[in-house]
Amino acid sequence: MSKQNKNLIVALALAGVLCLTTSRGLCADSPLGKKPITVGFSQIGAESGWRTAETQSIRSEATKRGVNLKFSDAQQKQDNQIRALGAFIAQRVDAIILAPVVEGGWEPILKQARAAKIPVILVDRGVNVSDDSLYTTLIASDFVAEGKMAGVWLGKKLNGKGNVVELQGTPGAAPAIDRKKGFQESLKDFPDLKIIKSQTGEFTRAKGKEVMEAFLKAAQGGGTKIDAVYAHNDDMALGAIQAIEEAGLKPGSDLVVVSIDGIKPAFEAMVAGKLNCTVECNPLLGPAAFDAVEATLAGRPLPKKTVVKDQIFDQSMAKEVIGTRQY
Ligand code: GYE
Repeated sequence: MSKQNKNLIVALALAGVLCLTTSRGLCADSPLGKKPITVGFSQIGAESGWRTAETQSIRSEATKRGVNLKFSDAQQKQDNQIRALGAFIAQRVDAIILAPVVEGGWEPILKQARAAKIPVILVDRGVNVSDDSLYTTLIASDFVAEGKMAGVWLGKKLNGKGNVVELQGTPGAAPAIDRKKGFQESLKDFPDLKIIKSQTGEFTRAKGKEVMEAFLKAAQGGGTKIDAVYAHNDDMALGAIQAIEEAGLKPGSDLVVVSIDGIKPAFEAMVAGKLNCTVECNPLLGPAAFDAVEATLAGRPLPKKTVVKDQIFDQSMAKEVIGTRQY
């Protein structure tokens, strides 16, 4: 055998061993042995600390498992996500992971993925489709429950009475719709706790600050006094905190601030006494997402939905747990 041929055989054998040892089974058969699978991930953008943590979790889990990951950042635009999915289908990826920016408008592209027999794993946000066989599984938190937890906490904190302004997430996004709904449901037990204003802050710090500035200006110009802020995510709450301080008020005491996500900067704000409470929403979805990819490619059945467990934290716990926060 020529030296060149020997080298080729050694290289092929090594590729097979590497694939077996790094991938926990995430390899497809090919004429040359095993080859790593390719997964397309359509991410919404980088609007919040939560989202950055989710991206990081999916990227690092792909690396850990030897998956060839095609990453696409949609910059908050559904059109970009639909285009990315179209490209993944054309490239014949083995599976798609989708974090959908809004709930509606997915049926045509999901039908294309199904026709191409490419499984679609939804992470973090759900979609609104008439036929749920259009996706394989959804891994997400219960956003209605998160909104309820925030509302119950605030109702107790304010002894059931007060004026709340709400900073909503991206219009049409599952967490914006459901966190609003859950909070509103909790108000049934607190009839004197009222949402006096509600506007989108698009899940960003900058927009959260801008909207809060306008709310405060109206209140300080003779409008209804604001007792509390309910923000659909921590980034908007952190922006609101800045606006409150710049208006000469104390966040955390003059105004109670409650939000959702549980990112590290929120814990820092709680330790500093500026944020009162956050409901954790776990973004570390990489391991569960690739477990689902692996299961479906192996033909194992999956539940239609896996609910990620959430927990509430307030200032009284912040100091103790801040050191253990992973994102
Ligand atoms: O709460 C927010 C993000 O979809 C659950 O999106 C996610 C939300 C998260 O931008 O910070």
